[in-house]
Amino acid sequence: MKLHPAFLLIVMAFACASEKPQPQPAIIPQPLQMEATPGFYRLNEKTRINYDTGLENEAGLLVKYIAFKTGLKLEMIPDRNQQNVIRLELSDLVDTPEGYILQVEGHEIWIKAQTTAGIFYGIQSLRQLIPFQKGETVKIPAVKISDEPRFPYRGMHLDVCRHFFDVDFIKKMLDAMAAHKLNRFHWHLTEDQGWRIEIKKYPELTRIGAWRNSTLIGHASDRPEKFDTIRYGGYYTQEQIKEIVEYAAERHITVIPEIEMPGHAQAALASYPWLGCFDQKVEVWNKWGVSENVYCAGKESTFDFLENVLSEVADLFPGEYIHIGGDECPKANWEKCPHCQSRIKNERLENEHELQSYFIQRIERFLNSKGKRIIGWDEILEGGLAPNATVMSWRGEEGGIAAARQQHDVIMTPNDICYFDHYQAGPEGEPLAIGGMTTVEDVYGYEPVPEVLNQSEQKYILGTQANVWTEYIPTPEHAEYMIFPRLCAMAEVCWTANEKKEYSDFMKRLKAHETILDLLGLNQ
Ligand code: TNX
Repeated sequence: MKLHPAFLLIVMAFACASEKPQPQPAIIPQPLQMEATPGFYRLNEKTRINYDTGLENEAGLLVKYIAFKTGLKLEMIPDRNQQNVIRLELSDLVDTPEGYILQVEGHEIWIKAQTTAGIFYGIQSLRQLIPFQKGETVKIPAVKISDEPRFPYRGMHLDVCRHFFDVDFIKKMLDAMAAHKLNRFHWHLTEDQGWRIEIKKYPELTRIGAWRNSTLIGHASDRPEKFDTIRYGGYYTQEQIKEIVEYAAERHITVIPEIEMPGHAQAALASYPWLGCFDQKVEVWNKWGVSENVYCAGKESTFDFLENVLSEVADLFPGEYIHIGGDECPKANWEKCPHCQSRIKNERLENEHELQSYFIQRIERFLNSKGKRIIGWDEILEGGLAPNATVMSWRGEEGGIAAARQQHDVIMTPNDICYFDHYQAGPEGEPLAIGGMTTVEDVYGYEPVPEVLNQSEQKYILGTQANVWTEYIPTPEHAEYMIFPRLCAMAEVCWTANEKKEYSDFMKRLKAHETILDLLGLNQ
């Protein structure tokens, strides 16, 4: 029998298709194990989301994600005996707290995890597999994924003080973080240039401290200095804070508030001059840099104030951590202040560095008594580390290394890599930035665990985060431009196992991923 050549071609094409390895779906961050298999799941209006008790929130979000991408409005059903479903199942089969297994098969899709967080991350991967396509049937390529994060702490920081960002923007960033499996939002809420959180006991903090009368124009190094005359500011009410904390929790993100002390406090001093060493009258600062107007470390009233503030903060944020800053605190006033000097004498401290350490340790004791732990920038190592403090290493990795050797938890955020206020290209053709140059490739190549640490020290490195300082980032669009796609690279540093990381492969996936960023409305 003679076969028609066209028929032969078809047979050959089929044979090739079944032998040829399936193209790997582009997921960011890259999962631990992924195997593309032949075939598709056909999503249609009859597909149901079937979920275990306790997964209503995750199922609800999945319904929204699918509706957004495909226009299909799927029903959620708790009953297990259903066909044509996406099943969300809590299962001991997965033995890591944030891990998950996701399987897309011809007749169903299922996600299994030990925790609601694991299910959520499975959903985020699935979400990236679903094409952006309106229609009655949407094909999802079959795949088996088994995944878990490398680090438990995967973060992004945002400074809302130098420039203020409203609730909608914060929610947008939380959504973008969740899509990249990041789980810690470090919210920098107080600064020299603005106090941004309502504190009921101290209304002047937001009546006065949240507003400045002018702002530096251009770069801080430009001479002569120039200023605008625009009143600028804003703050979050406690109701808004609760709304954000809840929104974040639904997306498995813990919010870590930062209340800066003893430095970066000029807005607080502008509100209540008795917080400073000499009761000096100051304005909310209109420059960038490090102000000398810091909290007085001698007067008891400073500690009463901070304890009252932190009590309200502790009640608003259910997470275990409160960040207390601790960075860049000039000691010039303390050297001249009679209160600070008698504190040094009475507490038998060596010098102003030990006074700073006294300050932080005292605040730590207070917060520990409230069931909270502190994080501080690496300056908190100077003069002696508070006993239970976690160190955020920013002036390189040295602080983090020293802290890990003292058996303290560490979050690595060395400024040459993790600071997204640096240029990402150019600088020609780029908007004004603080300086430096940190490309996507630099971020991608970051290894947060220093080789100089031995294995038992290495386990103190909890993870890393991007820091978004906003002196030179006045608008949401500009912030997004600085954050993306560098945050995608950071997500892969945080999540993906080292052996699965490859820059050229990441860049290929990033091309496809750009559509997702566009869909999220992010300016890259
Ligand atoms: C240093 S990082 C600071 C911030 C600035 C930032 C600018 C840190 C603990 N302090 O106050 O905004 O550099 O890159």
